[in-house]
Amino acid sequence: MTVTVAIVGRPNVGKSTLFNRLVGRKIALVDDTPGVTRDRREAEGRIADLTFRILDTAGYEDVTDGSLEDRMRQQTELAIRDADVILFMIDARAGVVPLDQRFAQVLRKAGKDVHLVGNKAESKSAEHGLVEAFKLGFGEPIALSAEHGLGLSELYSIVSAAIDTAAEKKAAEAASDAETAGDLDQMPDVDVDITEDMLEGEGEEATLRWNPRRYLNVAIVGRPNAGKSTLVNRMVGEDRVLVGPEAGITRDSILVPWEWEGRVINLVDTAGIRRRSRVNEKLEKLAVGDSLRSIQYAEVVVLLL
Ligand SMILES: Nc1nc2c(ncn2[C@@H]2O[C@H](COP(=O)(O)OP(=O)(O)OP(=O)(O)O)[C@@H](O)[C@H]2O)c(=O)[nH]1
Ligand SMILES: [Mg+2]
Repeated sequence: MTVTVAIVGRPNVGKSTLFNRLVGRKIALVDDTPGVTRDRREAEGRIADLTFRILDTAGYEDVTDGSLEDRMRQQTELAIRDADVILFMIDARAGVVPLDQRFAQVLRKAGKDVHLVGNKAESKSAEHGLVEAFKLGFGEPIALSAEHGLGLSELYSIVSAAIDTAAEKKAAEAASDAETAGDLDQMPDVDVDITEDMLEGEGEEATLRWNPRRYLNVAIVGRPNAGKSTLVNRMVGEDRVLVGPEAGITRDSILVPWEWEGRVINLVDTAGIRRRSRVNEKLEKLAVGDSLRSIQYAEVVVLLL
């Protein structure tokens, strides 16, 4: 049984740093500039023996004006809807700022299992912020240091409890499904070759394992503004990655599973690459580095002109 955990919070609090730590690889871009992450990103997270689906999100900004930040906020809200557990991260050294309070209101309305996380708590200067965090109304914050790996045992308890709850819920649903099992006879048969290594658990309990590495990776690359993200959205039939007239929207390479004729293919949307001499901004360099890595890991590369 797996659950989905989303890391949310205002820009620059350390969401991507925690995401990378839980995934065990530095796959999300991290930098001390606010607003680095733009698209929500998912991967398999792990704490000790627990595995779960983890979502990194863009820093939350309280705007509804159609701007890039507004579209990032909408993506964050989609991640919140999708998640079983929300880790609401603040920067404990900075204490509670108005944007944290505004976001807290949004999260309260979401009616989800929200846990407050005070990051950057490795130093003494975080103590005041952790006390102040109570006023956000989500109980005692978890003192965490994503960079130094402190506080992970508390995250373990939270995820473990969520997995138990999900398993109980599934058992209850299975019991009620059994009552309506007759309806299942009317479902069409679907022919999919499922091999043993695609399964998690044993016998009748086995479920499909979620592992993006197992599928064909198709990287979509090209110059900035060539329409890579638009193509990915069109293929999957939803606004999965951010698009728009602004140059260089995509930062992290984002893997988007796509089903085609019964097969799952991972489309990888990437940041636009242009002449090296023109790339001098630090964030663009990081993003292009990620695009180049995606090319390396892809089995197929689509160059969009
Ligand atoms: N001292 C300290 N710094 C941290 C910690 N976690 C993250 N940072 C730093 O905080 C900065 C922001 O980290 P990110 O992980 O990029 O933050 P983010 O919340 O994903 O930021 P956006 O994507 O811009 O919203 C980076 O310089 C990190 O190195 C921590 O536990 N302690
Ligand atoms: Mg980030």
